[in-house]
Amino acid sequence: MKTQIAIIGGGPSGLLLSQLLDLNGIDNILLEKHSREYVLGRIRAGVLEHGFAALMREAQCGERMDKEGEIHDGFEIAHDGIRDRVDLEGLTGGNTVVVYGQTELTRDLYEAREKAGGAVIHNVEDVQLFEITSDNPYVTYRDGDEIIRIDCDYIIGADGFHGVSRKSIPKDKIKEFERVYPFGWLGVLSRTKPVSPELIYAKSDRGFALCSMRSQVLSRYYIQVSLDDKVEDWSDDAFWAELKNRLPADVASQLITGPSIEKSIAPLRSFVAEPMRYGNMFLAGDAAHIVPPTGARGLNSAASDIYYLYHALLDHYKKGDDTGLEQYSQKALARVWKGQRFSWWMTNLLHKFPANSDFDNHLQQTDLEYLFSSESAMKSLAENYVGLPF
Ligand code: RFL
Ligand code: PHB
Repeated sequence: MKTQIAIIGGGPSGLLLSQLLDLNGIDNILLEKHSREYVLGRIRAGVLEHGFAALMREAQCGERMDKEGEIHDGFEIAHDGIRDRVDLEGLTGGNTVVVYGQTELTRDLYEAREKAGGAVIHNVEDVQLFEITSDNPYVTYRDGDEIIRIDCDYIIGADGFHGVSRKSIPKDKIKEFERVYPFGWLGVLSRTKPVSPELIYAKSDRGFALCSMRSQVLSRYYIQVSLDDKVEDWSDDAFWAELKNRLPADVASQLITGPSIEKSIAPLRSFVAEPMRYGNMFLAGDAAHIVPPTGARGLNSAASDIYYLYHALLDHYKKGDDTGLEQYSQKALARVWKGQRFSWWMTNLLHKFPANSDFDNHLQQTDLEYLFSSESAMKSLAENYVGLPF
């Protein structure tokens, strides 16, 4: 097979780029390791910044998001028995976020690709990348006993943190930066009314908790857990009891509980790989960087990569201008690192760190007090949360 762009990975990054390129007549083939059902079964992000929402509309995939997604103009931080509100709209001069699940967004993108007759190939095994630094790169995958080869102009590595693309770069050509946190998030999805109309991030002596949602009938809750904990250790009852213990009394008393329809543990990690280009292969999204979910930046950082890459490829094919491709890594990383800083900061602000000294804990408490005493500090939080400009 031959195409202009071979995209590896059918998560939000790969699908969005595939759809945007196709709308502009740029031929692409997308290879996904798993089935569509498997990809849609992963419960992940819930908060989209406005830049991402605009990109979904540009991809002609914004209709359901605009109808069913909820605009949130603020969120709360609960600490020391009180609830402080972050007025996103007021602090940023009118910016908000959209609460719309990654599952729904991915479903919309899959449907759009299907409608357009896009080449999305599922259940591919053993994807390999060849001749990446030449003008004739190609990828292969296995379909049963058969090896299929796809020749292309460029390869896009949008295959997530565990994908093959980043690993295909020689060790001496890539630098990795990493911080692993000493805890994870246990998440529960339940068909219950959310406890509050806005998200509540809660810092407590027992550890962090988050009350989020997918809709007015679907709630998503998280609690900080030890890295040794297993999902099987947490019955639904134990989860709800611990969540209540970490929320202010007035919130806990309002919490509607129910059976979990999904329950999983995600370890928390900060990670960046530099550069995001090797020869004619470009990395995008989780393949190149991971953040702890506290600042809701992960999917949004992926979206800005796609924005830069999409415009760079348009300039290449429509105008013969390669400036965007040449500057992609540098431009994408500048924004990625700001998302890293913010996610690291918000994680430090709100979690319980088992090895912290009294001094560390005092500083953490002071950081929180300063935040709610300073309009400038609040503005900084708000402008990062709604998303810095692309
Ligand atoms: P994905 O979604 O991991 O998709 C990569 C795809 O590549 C496939 N793949 C391969 N395909 C072919 N060949 C191979 N060798 C392959 N290896 C892998 C995989 O099957 C997969 O389908 O990466 P992508 O597209 O870059 O998207 C990134 C986002 O998924 C991620 O950043 C967010 O989910 C992070 N995140 C959040 N981000 C936000 O912006 N806001 C949030 O509120 C938010 N909450 C979260 C989150 C992530 C979480 N977890 C579980 C890590 C909450 C959680 C709990
Ligand atoms: C979610 O709803 O899954 C979610 C929301 C906000 C975050 C992280 C996850 O910061």
